[in-house]
Amino acid sequence: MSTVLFEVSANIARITLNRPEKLNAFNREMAFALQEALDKCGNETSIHAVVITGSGRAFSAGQDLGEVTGSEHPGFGKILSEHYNPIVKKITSLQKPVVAAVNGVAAGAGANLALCCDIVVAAKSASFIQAFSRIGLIPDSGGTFFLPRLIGWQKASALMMLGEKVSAVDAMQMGMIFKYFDDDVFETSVEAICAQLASLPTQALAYTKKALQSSVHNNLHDQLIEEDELQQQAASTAEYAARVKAFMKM
Ligand code: LHQ
Repeated sequence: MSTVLFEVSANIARITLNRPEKLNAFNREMAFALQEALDKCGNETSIHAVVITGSGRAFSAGQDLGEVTGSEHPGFGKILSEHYNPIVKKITSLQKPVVAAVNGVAAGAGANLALCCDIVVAAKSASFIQAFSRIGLIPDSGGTFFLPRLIGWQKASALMMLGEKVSAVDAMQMGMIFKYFDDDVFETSVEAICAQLASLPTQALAYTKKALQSSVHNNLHDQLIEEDELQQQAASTAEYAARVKAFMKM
């Protein structure tokens, strides 16, 4: 059985982490399969939005600890540089919106891969755990970059050091995620968000993603220049011309 399921429908790519018996923990095969799926999303122009979710009761329990304790494990350096870091880079550089649909527990690298997505939504029963300190590791997969920026240094520091489980409700209240949905409407709510994203001008969303990312390192002066440049590019697209024309006719 494939460790990652990939399907495209109505301009939306659905990527499902698929090792449910291990709570979708990442082994080398699954990490490479996710990278391959993300590459397809980048290459295929008919894909306008991407959603990543998990099969079964978890989103992902992070690194498969069996793989790092076994005799043939690839080594920690390789795991980060070949598995997780490329995934974070592929998600953040994809010129399309990526939604993390966190259907259940997201722990360790599983949590941090969700947090690097453009929109993070969760089922009410889902949870987030910075599980690293519990086993004597540090948060990776971009967690030390994204989490303090999302919820502030103090909360990030406490969650990363204590390894406390955060409910989807608390995650939304602290700004870690966009929204949670009751479990019975989670799937349909995710579909609605993805359908809306897919119907919007993909290029403008890509420029928005780029501007937000630049704001992390730019000062106001440089950020205003960046907005100016990206807005001019957005304004030169056929999508803008068609949409503004349609609006003015209303
Ligand atoms: C698992 C796992 C798992 C294998 C559940 N691996 N089997 C980067 C660089 C290099 C190396 C290391 O890591 C990293 C990044 C990281 O992600 S480090 C953090 C790794 N993840 C964790 O430490 C989380 C470990 N898992 C848990 O704490 C719990 O399983 C959670 C809180 C996620 C869920 O708890 P429960 O709902 O009570 O489920 P469970 O513990 O009973 O797990 C169900 C099964 O899944 C069980 O197998 P079994 O055969 O007994 O049914 C677990 O062994 C297996 N599983 N996580 N990461």
